[in-house]
Amino acid sequence: VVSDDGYARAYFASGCFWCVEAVYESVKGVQEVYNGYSGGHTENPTYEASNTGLTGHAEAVEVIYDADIVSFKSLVDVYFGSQNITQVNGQGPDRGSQYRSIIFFQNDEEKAVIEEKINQLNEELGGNKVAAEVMPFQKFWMGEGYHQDYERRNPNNPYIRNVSIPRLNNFKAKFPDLLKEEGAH
Ligand code: MHO
Repeated sequence: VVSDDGYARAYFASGCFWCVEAVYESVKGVQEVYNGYSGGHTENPTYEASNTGLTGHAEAVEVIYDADIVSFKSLVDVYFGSQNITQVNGQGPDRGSQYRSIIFFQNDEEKAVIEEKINQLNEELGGNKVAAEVMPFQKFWMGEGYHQDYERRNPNNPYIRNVSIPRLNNFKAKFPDLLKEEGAH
C-alpha cells in the first residue's frame, strides 16, 4: 500500500526480527526496514514484554519499498523463501508466540496474493501445511533503537553469526535476481 511519501509499506513476522530485517534489506527496491512488534493486543509493546509471549505480539518488520521496482508479490516470495515455512511457533532456534510467522495484508488484493501463494505452497508440500498466520494489518509498533539495523551494527554477535547470516546467505543463494547490486544500500 503506497503512502503519501511515494513508498509502499508491508509487514511481516518471521521469527527474530534481526534476521528478517537483514533479508528484506538485501532486496532491490526496498528502501528501509524497521524492526518492531505487531499482531498482538497490547499498546506500546517493548522487547521485554513481547518476549514474555503474553502480549500476542510477534517480532515483525515494516518494509518500506518502491512498488515500481519490487512488487508485493515478490516480497511475499521473499517471505516464504527465507524461512522454514512449516515451522509452527518460531524460526531457527527461537520458539514462542513472539517468534511465530504472520503475514499481514492491508487490502483484498494483498490478501489474494498471499492466499494464492499459500495454496500453491500447500500443494507442493502435499500433506504438510504452511504455518504462517494470515492477518489483517492493524498497527506496527516501532521497536527499540538498539534493535534497528542490528545485523549491520553487530556482525560479531554470536546469534548474528550463527543464525542470522546463514539465513541471509541461504536466502541470497535462492533469489539472486531480487538482490541489490553488491555495495548498494
Ligand atoms: N534468542 C535470540 C533472539 C534475539 S531476537 C531479537 C537472542 O536472545 O539473542 O529475538
